[in-house]
Amino acid sequence: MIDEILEKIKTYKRIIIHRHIRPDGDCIGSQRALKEAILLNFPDKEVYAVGDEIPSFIKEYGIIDEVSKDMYKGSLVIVVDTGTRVRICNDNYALGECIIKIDHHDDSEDYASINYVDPLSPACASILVRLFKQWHFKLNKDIATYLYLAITTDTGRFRYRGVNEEVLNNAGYLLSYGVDTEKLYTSIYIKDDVTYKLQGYVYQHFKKTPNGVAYMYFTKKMMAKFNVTKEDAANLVNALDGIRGSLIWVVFVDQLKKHKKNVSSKEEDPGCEIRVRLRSRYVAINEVGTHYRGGGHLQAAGAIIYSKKEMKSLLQELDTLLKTFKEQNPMLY
Ligand SMILES: [Mn+2]
Repeated sequence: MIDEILEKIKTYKRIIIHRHIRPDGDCIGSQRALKEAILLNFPDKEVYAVGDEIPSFIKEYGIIDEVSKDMYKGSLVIVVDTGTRVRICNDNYALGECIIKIDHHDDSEDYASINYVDPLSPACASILVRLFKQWHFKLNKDIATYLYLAITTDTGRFRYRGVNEEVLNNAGYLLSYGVDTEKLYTSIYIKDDVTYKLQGYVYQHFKKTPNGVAYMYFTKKMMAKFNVTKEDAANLVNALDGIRGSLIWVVFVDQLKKHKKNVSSKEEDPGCEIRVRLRSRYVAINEVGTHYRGGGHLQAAGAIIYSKKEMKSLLQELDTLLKTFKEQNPMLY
């Protein structure tokens, strides 16, 4: 299948790369690296990266190309880091003549003609390094930096389960191109002081369900008071990652969208939208995400809810899950 993907890249003159909605570091880095690597190795190709807004912490590494619908005719589309159809940013991907998917999600669905999926890889970018090595692609410092950024962010700086020999070998291979890790970490990990003030608030005020699911709800009011963006707040999910007994942790973030008039239920009103970020150690939580318009990885997933009632039932499900897990694995927490 790896050779088949290269054959397609060689065959098509125009290649359009898609990513997922609400892009993260792996997504942005993989997409940009694939674009630049194809251009470096096949300079006569036209390669585009499609998607909407890029979060500020990785803005300088991402790119948004303008691509009209007509341009998809006779083109190759490659979708990176995107498990399911609904997560693909921009429906135009379906207009491509041939569609390839390169991904590492657990709840993956086959939406392409070639689906190269490795759920054991902790970052999509590590799969790309595997492909680039096998294809004997030339790389350069910039491409290596995009890939290193992607692997670093999706593995929590090489900390999450799934980091294996291949990933560390790939990371080492990328460093051989001269990636400036100090510069990279400065741009992706330095936070404004307001975010730390809010983080302090989180430590003072996070809540726990009876069996230990730690959670925090970032309301519109709270974010305004601390003067942080919803992305800053969402990223604080990691602040709850080291609490003994809390093997599952969650943040809820008001999405600050405009209310729509005349809607019959809250679910249709974007003004009520609350983003959920679910994280865990040992316990698989992606299944619960799928019950609330989401999904993702076994231990890192997302969801969307529209009311306090849904928040309550989601927490209830997680609490039950954690209770069962603790009963079956008393040694693990
Ligand atoms: Mn990823």
